[in-house]
Order: sequence, then structure tokens, then C-alpha cells
Amino acid sequence: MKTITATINGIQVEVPEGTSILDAAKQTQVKIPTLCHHPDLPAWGACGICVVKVAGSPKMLRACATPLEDGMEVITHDPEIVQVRKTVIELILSTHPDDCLYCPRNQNCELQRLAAEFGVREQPYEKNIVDLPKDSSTPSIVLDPSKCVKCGRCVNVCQSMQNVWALEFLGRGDGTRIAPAGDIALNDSPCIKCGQCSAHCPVGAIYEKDDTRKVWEAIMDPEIHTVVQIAPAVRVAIGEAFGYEPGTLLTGKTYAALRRLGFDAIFDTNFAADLTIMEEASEFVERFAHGKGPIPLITTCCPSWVDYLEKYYPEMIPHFSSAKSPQMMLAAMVKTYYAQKKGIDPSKIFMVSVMPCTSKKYEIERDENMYSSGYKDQDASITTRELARMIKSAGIDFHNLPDEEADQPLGIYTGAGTIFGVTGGVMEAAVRTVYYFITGKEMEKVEYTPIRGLDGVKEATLDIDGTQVRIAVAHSISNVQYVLDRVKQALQEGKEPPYHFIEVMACRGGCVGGGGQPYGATDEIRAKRAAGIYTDDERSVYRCSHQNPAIKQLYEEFLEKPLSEKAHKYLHTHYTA
Ligand code: HC0
Ligand code: SF4
Repeated sequence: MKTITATINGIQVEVPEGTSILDAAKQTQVKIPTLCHHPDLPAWGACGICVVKVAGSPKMLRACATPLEDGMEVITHDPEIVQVRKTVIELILSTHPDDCLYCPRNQNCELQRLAAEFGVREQPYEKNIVDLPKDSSTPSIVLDPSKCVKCGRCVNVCQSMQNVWALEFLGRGDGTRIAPAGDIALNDSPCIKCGQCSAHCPVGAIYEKDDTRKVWEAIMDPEIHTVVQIAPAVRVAIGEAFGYEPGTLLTGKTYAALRRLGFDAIFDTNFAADLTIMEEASEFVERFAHGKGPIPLITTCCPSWVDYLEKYYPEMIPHFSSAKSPQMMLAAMVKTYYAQKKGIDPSKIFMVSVMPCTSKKYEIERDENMYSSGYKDQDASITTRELARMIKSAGIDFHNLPDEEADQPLGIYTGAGTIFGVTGGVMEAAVRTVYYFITGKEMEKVEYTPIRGLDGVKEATLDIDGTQVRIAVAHSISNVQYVLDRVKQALQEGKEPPYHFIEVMACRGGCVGGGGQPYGATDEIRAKRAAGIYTDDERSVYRCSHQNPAIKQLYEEFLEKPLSEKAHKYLHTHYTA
């Protein structure tokens, strides 16, 4: 690729052709401010805060949308540029409410930070706030259009990364606002509740529905036995809310914080990820080796993916694994097996999950076998962001917490369980156990690297004693269509399907990049979180789900064997078109 040589603030830089001025400036240790731009999304120069001067150009140019060219002389900061930027910020603020103290993004808002950095002290323009109603129709996210700064990130992420097209710009000029297409309620739109819009919104216009109050009330009720589970991807991201590097593995401190918040029992979703593998790998072997059910088998632990497939590819539902997600499996086991073992009345158990995901709030409300224990299996689901707020509001000194252990028997997990949190991880965990189920032998090397990393679609062929298993892994909904269309075409033509087993996660990077994770995720941060997860795997005593002693005990004492009648009753679900 051609290299561009130019100067920025008099400093020579060399970058690949096509690099924007905004990105090139990082080589000179200068961060050009922006509100609308996000590294995940194509530049579209909406806000105008990133303007710079280029020698020979009569007007200032937008650094995000202007590629650096050979010989360019760029100035990123001078009094005139700074004044233009400040004016743009003041104009945005003239249409933005000043209720920062009451805003979910207080102290974490990109506009608030810009206003502080540019020293905005007064409002020279007439305030013109359009009071528009909030949309709280989904169980997952809240849309507050009166806070919208029209940066377009949410529309862009929903359309180009997620290919869902639930959000659009409606109206024109000053009346422009973001809303579901057709101006309907978000819950009636194609929205799949992935929360990527909330993770990319720079202000408080889209945010997770806050369920922490319900959780506090349950903790404070002496009659209630509160149980909590934490998802794989939470442990490598929660630290970001407390100033740790992304990817720092903080499992022990998170257990300790949950105990200090007052939960009566702390379990790990990773345990249930092992359980999911026992059921899903058995299901795969039944279909692949014994012809009992359609191939390819498609994973279903991501509720946004389930919602998407039900809406757009209902004819593919027979290919879905009937295994519930780990979240729902653990909840069902808590209100049956654990309650019986401990002699606790399940009606007195309040089950909470901490997930990197806004869609898990929706999954717990689904009707399809989510009351398998006879009660609501999972009572509340909060995001990593909500847990961080709870820890802060309880005054817990997270940094100085000791590492503690989870409770038993639903707290022991293997390396296979923990890698669920990253794209390709569910498949890699399944591969380790499918290999064992088919051959009776353990894999010599459990790391199955062809399906790791951030490529949008990863394809691989696994050799199991001479039998070839064709695999596909996709993440970000925009990457799914390629995989599904190939399958559909082969099936329509009566040909052998291109894959036998498919993993899909709705969010880029898998759950480490979930819509409920701390703000600011980029590919660099997703990769660091993923590295933390793989470290957890490497350090684990057991690397494969079928080796988990607590899982063996659960089958011996309660479930009998994978795919038993009891396992079907509690651990499997169905889907509706
Ligand atoms: Fe995930 Fe899950 S891996 S969906 O990404 O399967 O949210 O972290 O908890 O349930 O285990 C999210 C993460 C989970 C579930 C698990 C799966
Ligand atoms: Fe689009 Fe996901 Fe936001 Fe729904 S939650 S509007 S699908 S980005």
C-alpha cells in the first residue's frame, strides 16, 4: 500500500494511503476532538468539531472525513480553530438539556467532557430544547430523543454494524430526531435489543434500562435469598469502570464486591456455559453423527441473535440449538437443584445476573420455557455498567478488595466455560467436547485457533479421526447474512450444506464487546478483553466442559445425563416465528 508523507503541526508523519487526518494526528500525540466520529463506524463529518486547517485550502476541513495527502501541511490547533470548535459545542449545547446531574451519563458523557475541555462557561445562544417523550418500550434500552445531539452514531451502528435498521433520522432541519423507522415504539420495530446504540451514543440519549433498584430491594429484604451469577465477559471489562486497563482479569474481586453488596450466594455463568456445552455438544453429535435433526446446528446463547433469526430467517428455526443460554440454565438450576439441596423455598429466591449485555434483560422476559422451575427462573439482569454503579454507590473500595471464591456447587468452571465471552469461544468450547464425545479421547491441543480473532466471518474444518466438521463463526449481525445465505442456497438446491456447525454472536468481538459493557470499546479494547479471557482459560485447572467435576455431580445428583427428560424440561427451549 502506498505511504503518504505529510506534516501535522510541523511534525512529519508517514501513514498508509487513505488514513484520515484525525487518525494520522495520533502519530504526533495530538487528539483532535470529535463528537460524531467513532472508530467502529465510517466517518461522515456530521458534528464539525474536528475541523483543521490545511495549507492552501480556503476553508477548514473535517479531519475525520479528509484523508491525509502527500505533502499536506496540517494545523490541528490555533486560536481560530479552537474558537470554531467551542462555538460548535455551544451551539450543540443550546439544543441540549442542562440536567447533567440527573443524566445516566453524568461524568461519563462525551459532550460534557468537551464542554469542560473547551472551557464553556455560559450559553451565548438562545436555548431551544425540544421536549420529546422517552421510549421505554423495550425491556433493554431507553431512548431519550430530547438528549440527542444528532451525531448519527446510533443510526450508523444499527444500520451498518448490525444491519437491523431499527433507527433512522426522522424530520428535517431543526426538527430532525432519531426514532424507529415509521415513528413506532422501539419494541414494535425490528430492534433486537443488542444495545450497541447505547454503547456508541456519546451522550445520554440511549442507555440501558436501569434495573438496579429491583436488585437493591431484593438484597435488603431479609425474607429473600438473593443469588447472583456473573457472565464470562464481565470479569475482563468491569475494571475499566475503576481505572484498570481493559482486559484485566478481575474475577475474584468481582465475587468479593458482590458478597459485600449483600448477595447471599454468588455463582458463575461460566459453570452454566459448561452445562450448555454438555447439552449442545450432545445435540450436535445426535444430529451430525446419528442423523437426528437438521444440520447445520446453530448456537442460540445470544438473545439478540435469536430475536434476529426469528424475525428475518424464521425458516431456519429448525437449525437452532434448543439448548438454553447459560444465563437461563443457571437460573433454572438455582431454583430447582440448588434450592432442593439447600432446603430453600424457590419462591423466596431472587435470581440476578450480571451480563455484558442489554439483550439479556429481554431474554429473561421471553415466554418460551423461561419459567421452567415453576417460578420466573431469572428475576433481574443488570449490565456490567449497572454493577459498577452499584459497587460505587455502596462505597466499596474495589481496588483493595481481596480475591474471593464463588460459592458452590454452581461456581466451578473450566477454561471452556470462560471463553464463551469472546467470538468463536462457544464453538471452541463445543469443539473440545464434541471431539471427546465422538472419539472418547481428549484433544491433544485444546486451543482451536482458526476461529479466534476479530475477522467478521471465520471458517474452519475440524478433523475428528478422519471425519471433517465444517465450522463457521460470525459476529456483528452484518456478517451473518453471508453465512446464512450460503446455507439457504445449498439447502434449496438440495446440496450438502457448507457448514455443519455455526456460532453467531450479535456484538462485534462477541460478549466482550457487548452493548452493556463499559463505554468506549474499540477493536483494540475488544482484543485486550479477549486476551484476558484466554488467560483465564490457560490458567484453568480444567480446560473442557465435560471435565468439570461440579457438572458431573449435577448430572449424577439431578439431571441424569445430557438430553435426558429432566435436562429437556429445565435446560432446553423453543423459538417462535
Ligand atoms: Fe455472553 Fe453467554 S457468553 S451470551 O456473550 O452463551 O451476555 O459474557 O453470559 O448466557 O456464558 C453475554 C457473555 C453470557 C450466556 C454465557 C452464552
Ligand atoms: Fe439497533 Fe441494537 Fe440499538 Fe436496537 S438495540 S436500535 S437493534 S443498535
